[in-house]
Amino acid sequence: MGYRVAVVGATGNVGREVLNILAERKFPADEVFALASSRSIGRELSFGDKVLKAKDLQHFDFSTVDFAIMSAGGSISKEWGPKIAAAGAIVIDNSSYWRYHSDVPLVVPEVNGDILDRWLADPERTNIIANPNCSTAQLVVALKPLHDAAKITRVVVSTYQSVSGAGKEGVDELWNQTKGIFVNDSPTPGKFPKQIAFNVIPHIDVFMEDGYTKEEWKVLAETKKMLDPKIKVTCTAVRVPVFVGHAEAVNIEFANPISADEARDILREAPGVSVIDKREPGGYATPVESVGEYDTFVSRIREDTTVENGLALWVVSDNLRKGAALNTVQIAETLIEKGFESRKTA
Ligand code: 11C
Repeated sequence: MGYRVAVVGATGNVGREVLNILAERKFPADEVFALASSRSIGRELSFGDKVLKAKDLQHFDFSTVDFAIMSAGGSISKEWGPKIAAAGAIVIDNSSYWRYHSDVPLVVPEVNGDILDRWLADPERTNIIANPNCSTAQLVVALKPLHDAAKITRVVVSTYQSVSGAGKEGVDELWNQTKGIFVNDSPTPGKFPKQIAFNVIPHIDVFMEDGYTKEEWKVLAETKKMLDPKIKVTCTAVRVPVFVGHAEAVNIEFANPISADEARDILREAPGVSVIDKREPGGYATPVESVGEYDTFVSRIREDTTVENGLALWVVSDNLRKGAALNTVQIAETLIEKGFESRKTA
């Protein structure tokens, strides 16, 4: 007997990708419901070779589903997460709203999927699981096997984040500004505070009191929550004129020695990682090649001799997939592997 899955925010960039991934991976679903706000009711959405019509979130009966995968923004997750969870469905939430709550697990299956055994067995569980920010998800997939091997003490990461991280408006803004520049139109900033076409912007999300941005803070807080609270992390998050795919330049310090060759061998065996690391022109991954892929690509693996035990890496992933939609579906798959049964059979 299969599962019943509701995709909340199904008309957005990430919601549509969740539908694609459920179909591609042949998720064992008997039924998938596409839910959206009242203004999108009836909108047609592809689900494999089928078409789903968006239904109204407000009037949906969540007591009939096993999983609700939410990608409709923080305020919808805040309001609807507890209601859906109380109706007995497991909420897998893509927004940042629940991530930092101590009773909500923040999960990347390759990194800390093992915590879901205890969570499933806990009769007091909140029924809400959080999905990390896209820039953190790909980072921790690359860091975890290296941390296991040589104990990471400090990470310095600079991100190069695509405009799809800012939703459809971000994608449209890059497209329109790029076209406009060829006909001498002055670019009008909208979603982004400065011109994004042919430019880079060292600012994602709001500024915090200490001068870091919220995006940078998320990378710190989420890496500590999922990987190890003792690791020191600092980040500079930058928006770049790329449609899909986030890249990161990462410098890592370890407690124990680890060579570039050892790291390459470890990463080659690591789940969710593809190593593309030829020391020649083009022998590395770029965001364009990551689009539509499941894996996080690690390239440019080399020793950082400015510290005692240091490595430098280049990490690239499809931010709409591993950074969002794919990871939510993998969380549901992990729960099923760990014995979570459909309510129809449980
Ligand atoms: C961006 N990383 O690229 C953001 C998007 O906390 O889930 C995802 C925000 C989040 O703008």
